Amino acid sequence: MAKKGVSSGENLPFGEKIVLDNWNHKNIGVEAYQDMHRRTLTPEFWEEVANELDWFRKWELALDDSNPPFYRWFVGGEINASYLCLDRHMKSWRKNKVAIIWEGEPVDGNGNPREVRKLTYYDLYKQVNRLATVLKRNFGIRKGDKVGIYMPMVPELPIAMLALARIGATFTVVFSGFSADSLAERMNDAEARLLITANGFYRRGKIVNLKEIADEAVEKSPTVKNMIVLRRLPEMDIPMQEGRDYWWEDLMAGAPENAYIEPEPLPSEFPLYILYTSGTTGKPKGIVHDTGGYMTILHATMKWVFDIKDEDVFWCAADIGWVTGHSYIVFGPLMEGATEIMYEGAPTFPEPDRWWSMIERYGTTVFYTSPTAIRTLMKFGDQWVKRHDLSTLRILHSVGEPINPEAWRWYFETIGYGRCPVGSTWWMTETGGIMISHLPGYALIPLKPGTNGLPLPGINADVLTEDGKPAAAGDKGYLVLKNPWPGMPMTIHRDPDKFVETYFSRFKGLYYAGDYAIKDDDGYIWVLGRADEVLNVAGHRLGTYEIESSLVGHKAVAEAAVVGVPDEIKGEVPMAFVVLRENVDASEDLRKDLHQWVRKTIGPIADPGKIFFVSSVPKTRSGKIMRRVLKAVLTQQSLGDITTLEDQASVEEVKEAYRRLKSEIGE
Ligand code: 6R9
Repeated sequence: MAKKGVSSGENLPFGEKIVLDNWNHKNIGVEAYQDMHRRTLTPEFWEEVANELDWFRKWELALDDSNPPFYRWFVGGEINASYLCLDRHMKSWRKNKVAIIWEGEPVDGNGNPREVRKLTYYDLYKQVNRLATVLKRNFGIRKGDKVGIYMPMVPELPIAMLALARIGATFTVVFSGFSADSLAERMNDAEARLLITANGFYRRGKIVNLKEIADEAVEKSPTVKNMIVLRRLPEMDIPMQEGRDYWWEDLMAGAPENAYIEPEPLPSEFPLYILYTSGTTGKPKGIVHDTGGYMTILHATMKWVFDIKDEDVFWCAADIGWVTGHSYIVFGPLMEGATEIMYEGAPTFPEPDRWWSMIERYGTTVFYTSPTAIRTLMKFGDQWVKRHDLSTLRILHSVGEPINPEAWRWYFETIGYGRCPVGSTWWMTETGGIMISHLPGYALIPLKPGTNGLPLPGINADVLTEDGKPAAAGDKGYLVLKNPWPGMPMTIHRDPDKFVETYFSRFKGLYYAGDYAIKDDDGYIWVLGRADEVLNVAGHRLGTYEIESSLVGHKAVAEAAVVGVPDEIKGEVPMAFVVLRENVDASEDLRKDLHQWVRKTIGPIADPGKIFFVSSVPKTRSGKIMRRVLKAVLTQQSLGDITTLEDQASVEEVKEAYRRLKSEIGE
């Protein structure tokens, strides 16, 4: 059974080393790697990587660091992400290579998929050009415009992203599990002119009516003038607002088969997309990524981490709504000309072996998923795995949260038959691409169950103490990136001050990740979890404050405090303490209503595991909620040593709050 989420760093297998003897050519010791690594921490090193991309115009300056922390990579260079993913392949034999093998969720009576689509690079190229034509001609979308995308996992989602990148419109993709309010908030912040969506999709055997949610959001998003709606479900009728909403299929029928739109030569630092992510405040932050630097980190990591080859069948089983999908479903693999798998639905539908059957069906070679998914599937037992031949797999990685050693071992032994490199790639929405990892395509270092591995070439990661000194090996500290890197965030959309404050002020001039980590004797980094008030629920980032704001927005609620507690499957789940307004009585109906409310205002992923009604929440004298006390109560831990309390509450007060709360919620 999975142990509860790694958080303290105790009992981690720092000393355990697994050397794979089937990987001889690249199997090197840690020291040899460190030696090579030391020589890569320069902009010149990154220039060599960027040189492997096709530029319309070469850069004049590799790194403009004249206005830190607003770094600019490959200044003067001109590039286009859609060109890199498509046009480049039109000139080679890859033109008719399968780019995407897509499966819809529904199955027939024998458990076989009802819908499989295989799209070649040429198919994608034609669709992207037609859609770009529609965007330009029918909607007047131009370079610099902002467009929202709210779509399920269908090939038209990457097609939309590539069409927008082609004309230099900056897109913002919103995860299809987010609510109307969350969608509207993002559309408003991004000032999107247009929203591309679908009528619905399948998830866990049910139909989700996406257009209904999009309609509600657009009512509250005055900048959005039009919607393009993909008819993902041919049978499903939905109201279309005349003059505002258009069917994708009708528009595409109006564009010629051989439509061609010149890929816009964009400055390297042109914003490719904005992706919203949770922080410590109620409002999600719009992380802005450039084009040239971002494509460079993806090219590097596709080679080093995934060792991508033409023969590979690559599968990143994430959702494109998150950064993992942006980087390793859309831009990374397509730029490399890979064949990849894309799946619409849930990993356990109709049975817990859906993924294993897909790995067998398509001969998947490189697989990338989250610890939550691994733990969920592990729980169903090995019999589901044993039904399938997974011998084509050669590299496995995970992402999104720490992987506990037990889940790592299961992934390594049961899925990888004990012969595939298995890594846990550390990175963030902000970093654009993988930063700390095993890198079997570059050099294979010994594996250790649960570690993230070593910083990639060109990446200067370290673990610091509270006062900014390098932490001793084995000591918990804060993860930082000490040098700028291609793919780094440009800013927070419309909030540059917040950008500086959030990432570059905790340790002056260094990028602060907000994660706790330990560096072991070999220099391997083990990220333990967030050091700030950000939760990681099933690999998704959620701010405690975001959920609190949602709850306080309900008419019955006076105050709310949310903390994360360790969970066997999801890593962490939010728990909410709610103080009701005067004259409101606590009831089961109200509790249900509050759960519904959070689902509606943020999305199902934010729904608290439990909501406790309390008469007050413990606070410091300066009015800050003492989440530590709440957490101690829920995890049944004593308050322990609270002498280092940095807030102004007295020790006695904290203890009293702890006792009172414990008796009140009776846990
Ligand atoms: C790519 C992605 C970022 C946060 C990050 C950290 C956690 C991601 C991890 C990991 C331990 C790993 N995280 N990968 N923790 N080991 N391999 O997940 O981006 O959604 O922005 O989350 O996720 O806490 O700070 P994002």
